[in-house]
Amino acid sequence: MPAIVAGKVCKVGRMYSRSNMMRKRIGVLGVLVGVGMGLSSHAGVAEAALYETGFEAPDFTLGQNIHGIEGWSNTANHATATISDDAAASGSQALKITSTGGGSTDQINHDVASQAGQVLGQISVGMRLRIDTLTSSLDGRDMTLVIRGIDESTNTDADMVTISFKRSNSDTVANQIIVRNGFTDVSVGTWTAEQWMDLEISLDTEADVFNLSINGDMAFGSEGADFRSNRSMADLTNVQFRHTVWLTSSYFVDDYIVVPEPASLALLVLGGALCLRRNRKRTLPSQR
Ligand SMILES: [Ca+2]
Repeated sequence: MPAIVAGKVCKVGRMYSRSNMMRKRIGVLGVLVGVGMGLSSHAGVAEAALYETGFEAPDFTLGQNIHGIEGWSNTANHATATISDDAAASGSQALKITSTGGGSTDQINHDVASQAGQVLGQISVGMRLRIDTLTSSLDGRDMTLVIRGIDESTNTDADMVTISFKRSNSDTVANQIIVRNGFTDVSVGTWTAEQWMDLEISLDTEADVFNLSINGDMAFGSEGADFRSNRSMADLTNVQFRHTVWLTSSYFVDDYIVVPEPASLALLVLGGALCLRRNRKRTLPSQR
């Protein structure tokens, strides 16, 4: 039942512009959850975004390097991350990231924890992403959207979710979107140059599962997917955009948002599975 309901909500969601979508989703979901979806005990009260930006003025100015602004940092040797009006999903500006390639892995980082405080339990990270170019003379190159958190077994920062966008030229997996489910890479679709994608990653750091919505379509079924390397994770810490070595890229990020549960369509789909897994985990305290 949750998947069916989520499908209906997706149709409703598409009727709204992105700028209004998040808040209206929260309203729709509040009603749905309220009528008894049987989700976790956390469900029921919609909350405001923990962090949200459309990269517009006055918070961001045209041409600005985002390094050091609102938790954003650029530790890349070969990439720039600036506010641009070359393309925008909302308003007139977006974050434009370009990489000229080079012999190191570059990354643009958003320290979510510094902006949103402790981020626990069920969380949704949403954004619109538009890739114009990802090219390399070498196979296997990609830009990877990474969500990081605290690995409970080591109490250190680790990759929780990795979504890789493969290069666009002559690669056997060109233009594919590859997501790691536990220890397994799964192809969940393809990206098209110069088209905005609506991405929403819903996470549950108690059940240690996630799901990904691409333009409203869920990448995984009601069971969701396991965190990378089957890790048990606590707080969400960072969102990163990583470029493998020798990748030339140009892409845009807009309407970036971090929302606590249950303000996510994906969570509706996950709900049933999460309850089951949570109960299962309770019988295996050694896994916590
Ligand atoms: Ca914008």
